[in-house]
Amino acid sequence: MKIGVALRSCVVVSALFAVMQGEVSARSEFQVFSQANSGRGVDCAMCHAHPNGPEGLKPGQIGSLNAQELKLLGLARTAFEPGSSVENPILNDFGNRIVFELGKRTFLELRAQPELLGSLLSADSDLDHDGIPDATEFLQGTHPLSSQHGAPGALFLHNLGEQWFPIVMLAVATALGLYGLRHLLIWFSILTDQWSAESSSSEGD
Ligand SMILES: [Ca+2]
Repeated sequence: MKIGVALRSCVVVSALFAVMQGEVSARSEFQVFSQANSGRGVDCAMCHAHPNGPEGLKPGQIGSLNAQELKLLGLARTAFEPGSSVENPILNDFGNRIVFELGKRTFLELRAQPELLGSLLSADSDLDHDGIPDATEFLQGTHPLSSQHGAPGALFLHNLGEQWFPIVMLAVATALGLYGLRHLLIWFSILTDQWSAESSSSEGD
């Protein structure tokens, strides 16, 4: 019991020390680059669990973590090599994906060259399945975990590719409907002419 309390206290102190050193908040170089590169507003939610970043008492921030989450945070901070399966509770799936692909060591080194992050991430990873790779979303300043957030042209082409069959069926149904309506109007016109002719003929008799 005492060991558990001591471990938790150690992790809490360690986490707070990291914040005091600016280790966590200093990673905003990536946010700054993404925003400058794309011209879009980019907040901490691109990589973090909370849009205001890791510092604070709100859900997803360090001050709100329980003992188990603090333990995960401590483990994540040691994931220096690529391929380390981490579940850092203050990061979202994209943030954890970055650490998994690059390792914390490379990630920290990239703080000096945040523009390289996009080229180092896997081009195959698309966490929100919107057809735009995570790396591209980072460069374009869109959210890699929101399928509704992306370059409009790319999202349109992706959705067109996903929904082409119902779109074609709708177009065919619309064309057939217009074709039928046109011939129905023609038929009514012919019928009206016939009635008019018969009416005139009856009046002549
Ligand atoms: Ca995507």
